[in-house]
Amino acid sequence: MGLNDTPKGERIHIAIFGKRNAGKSSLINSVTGQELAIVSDVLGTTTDPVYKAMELLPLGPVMMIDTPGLDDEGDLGELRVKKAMMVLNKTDIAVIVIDVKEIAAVQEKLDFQFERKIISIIEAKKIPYLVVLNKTDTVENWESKEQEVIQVVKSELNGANCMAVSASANKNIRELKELLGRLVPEEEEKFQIVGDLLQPSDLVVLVVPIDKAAPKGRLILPQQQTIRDILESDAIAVVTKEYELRETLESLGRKPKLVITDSQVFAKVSADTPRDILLTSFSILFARHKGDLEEQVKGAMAVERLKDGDIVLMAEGCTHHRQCDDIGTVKIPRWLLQNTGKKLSFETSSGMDFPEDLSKYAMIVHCGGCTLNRREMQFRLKQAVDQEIPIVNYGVLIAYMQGILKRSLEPFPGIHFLLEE
Ligand SMILES: Nc1nc2c(ncn2[C@@H]2O[C@H](COP(=O)(O)OP(=O)(O)OP(=O)(O)O)[C@@H](O)[C@H]2O)c(=O)[nH]1
Ligand code: SF4
Ligand SMILES: [Mg+2]
Repeated sequence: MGLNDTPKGERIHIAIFGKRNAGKSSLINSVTGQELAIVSDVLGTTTDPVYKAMELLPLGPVMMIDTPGLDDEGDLGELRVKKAMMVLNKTDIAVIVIDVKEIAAVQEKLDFQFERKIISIIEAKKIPYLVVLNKTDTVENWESKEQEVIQVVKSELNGANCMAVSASANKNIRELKELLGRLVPEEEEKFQIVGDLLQPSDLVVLVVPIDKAAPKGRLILPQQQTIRDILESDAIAVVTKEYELRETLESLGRKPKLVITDSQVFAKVSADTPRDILLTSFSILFARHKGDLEEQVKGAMAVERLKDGDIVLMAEGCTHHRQCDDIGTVKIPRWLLQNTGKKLSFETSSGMDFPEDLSKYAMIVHCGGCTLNRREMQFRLKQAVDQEIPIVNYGVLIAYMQGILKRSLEPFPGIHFLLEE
């Protein structure tokens, strides 16, 4: 991934749903202007969700997701439908595609059971969505029928936002993109990484270890994103390694507003940062940015309740651990065993394999989820909270086990109180 790329977790995820052959893959190709997805008139051509990162004007960087048909049948078909439904957990905007031929031909017995079902889930999840009638080129005199058909669909589907296009003839595709731009949830804008804690010209010191786990020639994404957020707030970012931190602080000439450190060197950085300077970590900032910091602080405290025989789930957002090395597989399990003195066992999940049923776990320790978007992370948190299983991320747990969580929550008074004696 290049420095200029928007991280996957920060892109707006637009997912396309609909029955087989509705033209979902064709619509993705038409919107992106590229032949990305395989299109054919065989029912069930797309068998797995397909992700494509792209710039979509006027929206900016997005992730387009093609999905298998919602009316697929048989054991395999059901599995594919399930995979399509799972995509909803990370969808920021949903598009439901309907083949307009079906409507124009049989106006008296419209069957929208699949569309209704997914729309009810989409509405429950409060995901903005749009119904797209596709293949208008196949209907004779479409223009004269367009308004009437759209009204029929709207009334059948509870007043849904609806428009008509032709993916093959590229008709109304620009209008579709504009409408998608207007559906971007405002909420996405609100969650800054650190900018909301800063005033213009505040100094922020970032502590970034350059050890063998650090990627060659660049900074990792959370570090890049934090620097970007600081600069956007008109504050000043100073980046240093843990060994130069003391010298850096002494040479600044004024007190920084905040020191942000990598969790792995938390203890040293805490010792080297004077007590009157606020200190936190990238993981804690991202726990707040992506989800629910409060829930994760409660999750960390569950360490005290672990007992012999408990199983801890180590959950990773991706399978290649680009920036996590062996933290989740080796280091945290070892620290947890040492810290609690209990006989614990560990299971691992990675990528999209986050288990639905979490009941056998005493605790879930999740990675920072740099490849997961906010919705997916929130979904996982909610799943854990609903099943009453404590959940915490790597960095929050490390800070807790090292006795510095309380200090690192001082920048967030609303959450700090949780750790008050
Ligand atoms: N005439 C016309 N044909 C279209 C249009 N969009 C798609 N098609 C055709 O409809 C068929 C199905 O298109 P796909 O894009 O593969 O449909 P899909 O929804 O992805 O189908 P599955 O992957 O099987 O679920 C193909 O033969 C396309 O060429 C359109 O706007 N007009
Ligand atoms: S394991 Fe998690 S934090 Fe690590 S690289 Fe993968 S998604 Fe990012
Ligand atoms: Mg397809």
